[in-house]
Amino acid sequence: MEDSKPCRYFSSVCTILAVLGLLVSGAASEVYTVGDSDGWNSAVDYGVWSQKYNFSVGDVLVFKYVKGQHDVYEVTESTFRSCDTSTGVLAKHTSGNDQVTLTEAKKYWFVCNVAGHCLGGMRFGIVVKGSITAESPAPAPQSGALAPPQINKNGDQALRGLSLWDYLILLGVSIQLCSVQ
Ligand SMILES: [Cu+2]
Repeated sequence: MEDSKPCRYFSSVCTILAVLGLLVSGAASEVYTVGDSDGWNSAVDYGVWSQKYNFSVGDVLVFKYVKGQHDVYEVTESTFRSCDTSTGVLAKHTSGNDQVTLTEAKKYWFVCNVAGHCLGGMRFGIVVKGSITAESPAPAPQSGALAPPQINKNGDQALRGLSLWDYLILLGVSIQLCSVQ
């Protein structure tokens, strides 16, 4: 009748799972196919594409193209601007299904190194933000102006995880289940 021990155990497990879910989903990485369904080719405006998403450390870019028709060079900003890949190449990808993990909070620049493609528009830059847990300190505000709090930028990211309400509901459900037993 009074089987309260397994019940309490069950409750604790639910609580732990809820907390873990909160932590894991908050830090979940996203996979973005560059150009979405169009992939990596000469017909897409990657300047527009790169503005569509907020990229975070741990996210992955996937470049899909016919091997040999294009390639992917990660380059410096000046090489991105000049399209001159004789210098400033940080990494080369040529498989046709290139997965690039964004490991640092910085600006990333990508170009296609097939002749004419970079100047033709196969290039973009993205800003990759630190994850919530590994947030770098915000730079000190210049001048005396009231700078908006930096946290707002990452506010939508926190929502990826369970909200406090989800957490409370889970807790409530676990308690309910126990009392039903
Ligand atoms: Cu190309």
